[in-house]
Amino acid sequence: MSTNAHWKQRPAGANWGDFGADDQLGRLNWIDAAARVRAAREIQQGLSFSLSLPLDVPRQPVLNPRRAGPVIRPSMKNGVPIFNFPLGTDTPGATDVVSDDVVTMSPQYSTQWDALGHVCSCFDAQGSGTAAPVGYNGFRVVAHQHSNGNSDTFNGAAALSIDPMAQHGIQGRGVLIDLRHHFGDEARLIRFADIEAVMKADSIELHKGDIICFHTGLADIALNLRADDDHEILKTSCCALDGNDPQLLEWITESQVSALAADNHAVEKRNYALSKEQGPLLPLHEHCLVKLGMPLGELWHLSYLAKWLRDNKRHAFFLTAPPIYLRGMVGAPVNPVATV
Ligand code: UVW
Repeated sequence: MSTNAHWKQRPAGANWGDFGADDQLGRLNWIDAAARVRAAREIQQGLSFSLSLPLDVPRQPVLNPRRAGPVIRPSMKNGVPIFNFPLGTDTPGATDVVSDDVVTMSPQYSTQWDALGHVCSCFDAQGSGTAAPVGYNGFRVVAHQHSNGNSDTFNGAAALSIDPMAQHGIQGRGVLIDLRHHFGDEARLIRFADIEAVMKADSIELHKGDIICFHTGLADIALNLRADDDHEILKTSCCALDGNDPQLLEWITESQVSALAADNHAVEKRNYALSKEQGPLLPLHEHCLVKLGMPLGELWHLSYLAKWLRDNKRHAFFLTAPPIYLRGMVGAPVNPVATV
């Protein structure tokens, strides 16, 4: 253990310290200049696919009642909405007419990245009963406060926030694993053996630093729901990874990929019963975000890309997926773009 480490005991299976005692980028470190150059070779036709749902996709409150969808309003000036607002009002003779928005929303409502600080774990509690939540590399996700006159204001997480991811930019080789094609739209827990079978059937090769995108079809279903449809279908459809499968977790560790994304709401299945007396409710989140420093992309829209790749007998592409950069956020909207 390095003397500067933020931890005393590294949890089993964690890579803490491997990228440096103060590292907050995790396995995204593997997406370096050489990896980007290799990834750019996947651009062969120059076609681009946006992998984002609209930020106001109809999906709540079924999937995550904690998260509010966006509300968009015009900004206000002296009680006047700045929407089709003639600048000539303030500056006689000006012919410009402007509109400005104000948006409030949960940044993780729609297509998003989980930053590493999105989930921490009480590893101590699993043995000793002492709850000491820690995140990747032993960092504690404490609030970042700025002095604001006499009071302090909350400015998000001081460690493991979206900041390093936004500064990195996240451009690399994306690889699509098409679970929907092989397993359809029925709910199914995906174990390592399933992924191995799909990769063999589709001749998929992974490289160090890749970002895997699991296509399940759920985002496509969410996008096509109408207000009066039964949104419960989102809870009972499509594939999701089985975070309780030790072989799956081991494969993720060994694969040397940098991040996982999916077009479902948590990459893994949500709402498991606890598999033992104490432990994570979201074991894949703990494994990826906390132990390995691998961000998770959720609710990406992969169906158009999946069809194109299958029609063209390909599975890899150049991926550009920088999160929105608001310092301190523990998750952020992203408009990922695949170029083939
Ligand atoms: C949690 O609810 C922990 O988040 P998500 O599935 O969006 O990562």
